[in-house]
Amino acid sequence: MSGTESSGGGWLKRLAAGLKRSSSRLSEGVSGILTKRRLDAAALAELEELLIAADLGPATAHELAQRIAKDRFDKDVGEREVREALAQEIAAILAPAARALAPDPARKPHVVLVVGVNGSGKTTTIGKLAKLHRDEGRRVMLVAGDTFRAAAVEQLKIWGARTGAPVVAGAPNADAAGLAFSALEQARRDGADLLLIDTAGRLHNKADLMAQLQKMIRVLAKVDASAPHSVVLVLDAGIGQNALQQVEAFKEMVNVTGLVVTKLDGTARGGVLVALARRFGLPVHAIGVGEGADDLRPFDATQFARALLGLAE
Ligand SMILES: Nc1nc2c(ncn2[C@@H]2O[C@H](COP(=O)(O)OP(=O)(O)O)[C@@H](O)[C@H]2O)c(=O)[nH]1
Ligand SMILES: [Mg+2]
Repeated sequence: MSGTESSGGGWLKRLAAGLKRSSSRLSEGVSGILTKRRLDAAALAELEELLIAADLGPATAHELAQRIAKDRFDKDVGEREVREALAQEIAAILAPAARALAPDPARKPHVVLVVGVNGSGKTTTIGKLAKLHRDEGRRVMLVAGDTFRAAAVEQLKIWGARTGAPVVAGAPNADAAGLAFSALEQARRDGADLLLIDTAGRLHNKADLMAQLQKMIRVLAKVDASAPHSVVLVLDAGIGQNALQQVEAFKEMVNVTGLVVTKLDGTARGGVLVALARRFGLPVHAIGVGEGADDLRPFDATQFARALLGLAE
């Protein structure tokens, strides 16, 4: 499925609006640097600083500034030209990461374990993914694996009702691994295409969380040796460069196969996606730009890069 097919004009507007804080910072920054000035060494240094401040990471910022300088150094260049060039370079960095979560039709179901710290947007992302895949005609089942927070179970049930996806939930404080096990058995019986499993974002400590996630994975493999087929880490864009450490921390616990970046609408730190794509080479399956069911879409490199530079209209 192409990016344009999956994203009508409505989504482009949402994306542009969602990235407004990030794009304003970058556009205004670029204008400020280039107004009545050549692209000299000082301007380039400022451009690099601007990109660092926008959370693209120092290595990417340096590389981008160098690329922009090529053929343009000491020349009069317009701010629009520089934004266009930046968008192109950024799209090229992001392109390999733009891979949607594509359920394997041979799996009945394709099992997705959704992990991430509390508040990163796991439960909401599961709800939005349920909507996306239900709209594509898949049978989706949800598992309320964050059994420590009663509110999380309720929240998932609301998403289930909204999207027409059955929700498997246990008693409060039920064993999450046992729940995942019986949910996978049920999903198989029911012929579900996609099983989305919510998890706790925090237990007493990191070792407990790791033990819990690893137990869920072991137990799922007892039902289907190849499960889970995806382990998706949900990151809140608002934490900026700390997202890189969160990926490292979760990679130590589980085999993260892809990322979803949420809350791009609430932050000026959307550039962190570029740093993430470059550092880890993990797929970025989708991005979230709001709390509604339609505020998550597969990640499209060019769309995102242009929106980030305020060029999405
Ligand atoms: N603005 C905005 N809010 C979001 C987004 N994704 C999640 N949220 C909100 O962030 C809060 C935490 O999300 P939740 O899914 O409960 O996180 P969890 O603890 O990881 O399950 C909730 O209030 C969500 O509505 C997003 O893309 N944009
Ligand atoms: Mg939750």
